Amino acid sequence: MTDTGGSAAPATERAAADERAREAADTLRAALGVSDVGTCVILGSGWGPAADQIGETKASVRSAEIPGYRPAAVPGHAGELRLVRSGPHEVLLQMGRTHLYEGHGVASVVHGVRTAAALGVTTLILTNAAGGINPAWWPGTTVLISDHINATGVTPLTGPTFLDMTEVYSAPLRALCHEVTPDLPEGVYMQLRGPAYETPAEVRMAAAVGAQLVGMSTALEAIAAREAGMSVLGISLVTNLAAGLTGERLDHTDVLAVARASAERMGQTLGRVCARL
Ligand code: 8IG
Repeated sequence: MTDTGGSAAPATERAAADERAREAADTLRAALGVSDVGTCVILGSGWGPAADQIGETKASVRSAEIPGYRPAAVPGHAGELRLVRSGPHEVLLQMGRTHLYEGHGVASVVHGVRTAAALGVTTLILTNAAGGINPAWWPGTTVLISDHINATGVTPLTGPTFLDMTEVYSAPLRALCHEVTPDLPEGVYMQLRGPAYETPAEVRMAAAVGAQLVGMSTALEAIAAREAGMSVLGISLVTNLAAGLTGERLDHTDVLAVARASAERMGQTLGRVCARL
């Protein structure tokens, strides 16, 4: 028996997802007044205030008006797409994302990435807020993602797509980040499904298998981006030490407060990187 996920065959579903991404790209071209865009930044929880530092806003549209985008489910996610000018070129900012824990499936999670690919994007910058496992990373630390562990149990790929994953997060893009912002640490990011934060035992498991960051996004999007041939940069804002590493409990409002306090610095790094692409 073929596993069809309870609906259309996988190949049919994938064709429909690609068609939705093309429709979204066409709608964005009209709404933002662009033809193709080379760079896209997806801004995660709390990264919204960094957007203004990246460049001057040329146009913006609510993501609810774009085919396939779901309304923002999380406080701190704006649900807006912006075209900004950075140095000599234009950058698409996607403010907010769909998470796997919302339950709409992995195709919804990577729709923004596939839309970016359909718009001609060749460099994708994925940002997120994450729990830090390295105790030296106090809340507010930004960390470059060097590699990931996809612990969600799902993938955006279907069929025999044997994608090479030896360098998902571009070494040249990381080198550029180190040039514009010295002393950025790097770490391995583990994506878990959520929405519960980890137990202390799960954090010990993540550490034991080589993760230094835990979060609920990014890895699935990076896989879809690599499938589409894009170069990927990933940056985490550590907003909390992962569960069990301090005596504290985890609270989403603390996450947003840390992000607000760090937004200017994060925006400067993003702006300098985008201007040099
Ligand atoms: I912000 O500690 C943020 N997102 N899984 N664990 C997971 N996701 C997170 C965490 C965390 N902090």
